[in-house]
Amino acid sequence: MNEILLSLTRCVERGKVNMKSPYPPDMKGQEGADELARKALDAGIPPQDVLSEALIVGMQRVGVRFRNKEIFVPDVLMAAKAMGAAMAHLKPFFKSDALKHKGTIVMGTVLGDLHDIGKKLVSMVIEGAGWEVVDLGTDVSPEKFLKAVDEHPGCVVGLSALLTTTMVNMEATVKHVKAKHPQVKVIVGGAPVTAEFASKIGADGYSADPQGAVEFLNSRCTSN
Ligand code: B1M
Repeated sequence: MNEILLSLTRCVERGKVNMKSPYPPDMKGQEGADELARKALDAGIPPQDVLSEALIVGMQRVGVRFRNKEIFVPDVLMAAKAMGAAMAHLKPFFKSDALKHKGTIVMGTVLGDLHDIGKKLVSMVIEGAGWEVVDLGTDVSPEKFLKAVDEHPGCVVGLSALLTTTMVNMEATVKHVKAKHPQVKVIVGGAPVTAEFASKIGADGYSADPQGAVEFLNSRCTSN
């Protein structure tokens, strides 16, 4: 495995944002996720590899250590910050140069849920595939989703949830939007979400990853 990617994985896992960051103390003065992501891209490593072989691997490790109570919320926040610093370098590579948008997707993390890294990643890749993304952020109520659908006729809706406790709000959002706009297609995703759950709550699509979301949009939500 490439040395730069290994170090980048470690920076996400340890929450080392950039060289200036004093956290964690044992990595003071070392390069962080910010510098290493830039270095990886400058070395010609494909952005997709930087994402899947370093950033996502680092964050998965954070998840395991958090579950095992080896680290705590502030550590996870620093990891999220490090991941964000690295993602900023990847964003331009996922931008589409397609002149015409294929359509619009209103994206958000459902009510009660503050996790946004996965949603941002999915949004970035969808944008890169030629779709306009209206990102409503996190903790988005069913009413706010509906308002955005009213404002963007013909849009698709993308919902993300990371907590088992907020999956009910995913269902409430699908129902709220479909009650007024039954034709609007809704795709759902996020770690606890499954295809079975998606179909149970009346969503039109489910994806475990960004690429699946793009495939759903391109195959089910365009007229050409
Ligand atoms: Co939270 N957290 N967290 N957390 N956190 C999890 C989700 C957890 C599994 C950790 C654990 O216990 N191992 C656990 C949930 C347990 C459960 O519900 N069963 C948990 C918990 C408990 C909590 C708190 C309750 C902790 C507390 O306060 N005691 C709290 C809840 C706050 C709230 O939301 N109300 C909380 C808080 C936080 C932080 C704020 C510290 C931080 C979030 C920072 C941020 O997002 N800006 C955080 C983080 C970072 C995590 C973990 C470690 C990582 C999540 C992540 O970003 N993964 C997570 C453990 C884990 O998942 N390993 C955990 C990387 C990201 C790329 O993956 O989001 O799954 P993911 O997205 C993927 C796919 O799911 C998919 O594509 C993405 C890219 O591959 N996808 C879609 C996502 N959305 C999609 C939409 C689509 C299609 C695909 O179509 C529309």
